[in-house]
Amino acid sequence: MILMEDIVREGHPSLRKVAEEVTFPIDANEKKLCTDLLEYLINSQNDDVCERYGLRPGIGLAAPQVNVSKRIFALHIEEEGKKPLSFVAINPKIVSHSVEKTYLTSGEGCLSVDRDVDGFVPRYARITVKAFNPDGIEFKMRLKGLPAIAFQHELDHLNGIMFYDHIDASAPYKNIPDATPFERD
Ligand code: SB7
Ligand code: NI
Repeated sequence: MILMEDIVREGHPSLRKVAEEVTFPIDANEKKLCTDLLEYLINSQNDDVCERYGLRPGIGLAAPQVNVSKRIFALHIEEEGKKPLSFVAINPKIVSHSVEKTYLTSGEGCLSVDRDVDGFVPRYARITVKAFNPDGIEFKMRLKGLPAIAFQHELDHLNGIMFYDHIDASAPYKNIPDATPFERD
């Protein structure tokens, strides 16, 4: 299983690389990576498992964060009153997006960043995405709210971009034009 010690932190070169496209069929190592990424997220959202293994909760995890420079990430998001969203995305793409933006009012964090970074991170409010699952089947979906924000955070990891790259350093809480704030409960 993936533990915090397996997650690379700020300053590690993997976090700044453009990750490689994956070719299908994926091999056994890649298959295991997919399972492990999603398993980490599920474990990290269980208080007992979290405490037992010293995990930091996360809703997404990208392969470069475990030092594998490939275009793979997992999302596992359970929001009250919404149906859970849980998938592995390989070679993911945003095919279209809204003009409207959004940002988490509480800001973003990252399992690869051991400090709080204040500020609004502008994201598209709605995105239509395409990706392949571990079986090589392409899927397409529309995302908004927290899933849309998290997908963009993870896709950034595959391109060597950190969430704070998007924060205006001189005015971290500056108004973001065309944005509707998103409040996380
Ligand atoms: C806040 C947190 C995340 C995404 C969007 C907003 C995920 C944090 C965990 N990760 O570091 C995943 O890359
Ligand atoms: Ni992150």
